[in-house]
Amino acid sequence: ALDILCLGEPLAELNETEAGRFTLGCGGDVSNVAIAAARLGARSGVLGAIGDDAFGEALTALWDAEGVDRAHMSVDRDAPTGIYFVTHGPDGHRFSYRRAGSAASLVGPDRILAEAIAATRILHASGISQAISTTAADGVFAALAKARDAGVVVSYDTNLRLKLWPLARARATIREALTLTDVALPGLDDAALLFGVEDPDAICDAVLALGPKVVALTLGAHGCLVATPERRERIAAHPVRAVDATGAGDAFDGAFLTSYLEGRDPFAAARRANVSAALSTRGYGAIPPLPRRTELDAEITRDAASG
Ligand code: KDG
Repeated sequence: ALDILCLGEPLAELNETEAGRFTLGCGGDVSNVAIAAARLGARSGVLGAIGDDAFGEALTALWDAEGVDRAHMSVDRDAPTGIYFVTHGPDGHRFSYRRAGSAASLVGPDRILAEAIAATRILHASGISQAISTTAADGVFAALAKARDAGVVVSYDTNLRLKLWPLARARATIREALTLTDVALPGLDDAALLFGVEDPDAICDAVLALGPKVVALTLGAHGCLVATPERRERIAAHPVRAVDATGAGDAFDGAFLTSYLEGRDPFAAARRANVSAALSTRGYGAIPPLPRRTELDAEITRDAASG
């Protein structure tokens, strides 16, 4: 059995780490979450599809090296692994996608097995998992329903990517998904667009009203606001010199979910997640800078010692 099963699209990453030079790596938000969690000691797995190509092989090698379960990752002969490019400018990073018709976009409800969903403690999916095609959107809804039936905790990151779908459809789909979610992991910019309010407390109210029991709203350089129906707490960001924020939200999610499963309350889980997210911005790419447990613990200890 797994702790966290992550449903969505793994991607090859081409990151412009030097002007005109692209470094091949791996990304895809939910795969990033699975790896972030595995590095912190959780038993995580990925559910979805990749192509029978060099990019799929790179992802497979990475999951194996990181100890991420891929029993539910299919390898398609007829559709490719999706790709994204990361470029960097004065306003931060920018993503460009080559993923239409990818293997993951063809994973619909018929490929979501109840046994796979029932054999994990948390099912994690995202707005990106649903944005890539209507088939995939339906596949996620089927998985969330099966998780509900099996008493599996549902975690959902809004991860709004307007290059992938129009806001009106994103709004309707993500709000519906949140009605099936236990742990909601929205980002401030996403949530402002999805709910039409900018105040973090008002956003938490809007998310809680849809049904989640926990909301961890990430506020970028301002840390996060964690809310349950009973209590809320603002947690300051962990100071860091950021190089590339690609995957910082995923580092947050992986650490939050791992800590939560270890029995911490959502506020304590978010404090660890904040530090994990900060550390994940210290190098290029979604994966290389993701902290391992010893590194995260050392940083938290250092932080506590420096007051
Ligand atoms: O959170 C980082 C992801 O956004 C990145 O790895 C690429 O999955 C990706 C996407 O669809 O943007």
